[in-house]
Amino acid sequence: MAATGASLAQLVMGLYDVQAFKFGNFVLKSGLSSPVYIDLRGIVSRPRLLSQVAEILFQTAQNAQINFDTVCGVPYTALPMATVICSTNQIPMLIRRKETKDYVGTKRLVEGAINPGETCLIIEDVVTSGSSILETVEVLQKEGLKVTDAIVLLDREQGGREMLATHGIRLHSVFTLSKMLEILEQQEKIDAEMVGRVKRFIQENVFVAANPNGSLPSVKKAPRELSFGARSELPGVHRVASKLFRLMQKKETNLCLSADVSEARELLQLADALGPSICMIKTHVDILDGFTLDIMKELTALAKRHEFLIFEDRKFADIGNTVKRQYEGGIFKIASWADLVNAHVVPGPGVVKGLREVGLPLHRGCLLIAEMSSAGSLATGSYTEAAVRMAEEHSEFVVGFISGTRVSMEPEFLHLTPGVQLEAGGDNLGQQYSSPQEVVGKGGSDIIIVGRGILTAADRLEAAELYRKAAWEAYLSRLGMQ
Ligand code: 5BU
Repeated sequence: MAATGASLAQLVMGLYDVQAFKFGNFVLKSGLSSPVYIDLRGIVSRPRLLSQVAEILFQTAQNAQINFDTVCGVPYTALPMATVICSTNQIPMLIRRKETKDYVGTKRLVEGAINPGETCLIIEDVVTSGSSILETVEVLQKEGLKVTDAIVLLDREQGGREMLATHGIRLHSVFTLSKMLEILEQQEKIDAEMVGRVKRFIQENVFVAANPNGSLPSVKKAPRELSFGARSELPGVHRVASKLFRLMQKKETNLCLSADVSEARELLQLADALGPSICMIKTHVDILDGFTLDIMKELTALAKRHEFLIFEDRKFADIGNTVKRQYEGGIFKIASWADLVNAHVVPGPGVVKGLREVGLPLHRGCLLIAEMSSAGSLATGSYTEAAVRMAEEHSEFVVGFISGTRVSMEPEFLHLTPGVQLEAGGDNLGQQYSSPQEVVGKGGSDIIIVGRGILTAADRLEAAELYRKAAWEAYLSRLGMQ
């Protein structure tokens, strides 16, 4: 136990009194409507409360008998907590920088004396999915530090503990959301009906652990996991995503063929033969010999006949004004035939705004590259998070992500994953493969993108069917239907 019942109740009441917990109806950043709102930022103005919080966090670490050399708070709310712990107990502290702009130059990602091989204890105020803790852990690990444990004041019980466990981090909480509700109900601050509402909300919004390595513990399945059919009808869903969800459900396929062939005729033959097995065809139009707009017209006709979408894997990555012209013009006129394109987020939101000017009037959609399948990809951690935020801010045009596993819990967003084969492995140029079960079943992605797994098979149709079935079964198992 981290604290006696009495002192824990005192602390919870102290936090309640400064409105760290609010009950009612709140619209979260994600658009979800929540009956509870938790915000501990205000405690910096309450030194006594801040000291109490720091003391109980430190006690929790001591009770768990964790060995550590340094302490690092997850920015920003937990920073003052970590500072008080370190100052009171004479422990060296590390600060993780969060600003993305400034550390491009010589600025360090972690401030303080870093001794590789030492163990750093993480301090956090509230854990939901565990992704903020994980991001800090990754930064510390890159500096050669070990991280084994994290202490959190409040565990919202939404899958964070399990997610961190899959990454080898033990989470110790001072109290859980259930405990907090119990104390506040006992103290007559909330009634049984509110307790029920909050509990239901939490249960319905459990995060599924995204675990690309496919090892480790089973995690509670998110009960709100929706079928593709249900997602096609969500109020905020983009028109292209809705069409895709619908045809996936109807054709029972979440397979995208990466049609990386250089002959235009072969592209059309593939699209015709494999059309019934796929929900989407992905092109690299710039590797085609003999490209003409007539070929793309024929491809569009096949897409209509067999009901699949066309995704040009163009990876736009320039300033808005340039990508706009690359999307609309040139010899390829991509916007005239591709339902979907993708973009890197490295230029900032201008890339989406530029593409949107062309794509929106044509009812096209865009996928943002949040992660890449290649070894050593730099699209990780805060870069991936920035991609998610950019998508959320431009959801009128952005329909989802290219990523290894699910990066957003918003059911309107699609997740497409390349680097998929039935056998693990890779090629000699950095490609890395995961299986359909790892990507869709465990990782929570929606669509597998398969190129050479199908293209190099003796019987491409047979191979496509194998991939279709594997990915569809992984999807059904995620829904709990198998
Ligand atoms: P493969 O033959 O299944 O390895 O082909 C994968 C395709 O997906 C290929 O066209 C790549 O350009 C594309 N791809 C990828 O492999 N990894 C990524 O992160 C992205 C695209 Br984005």
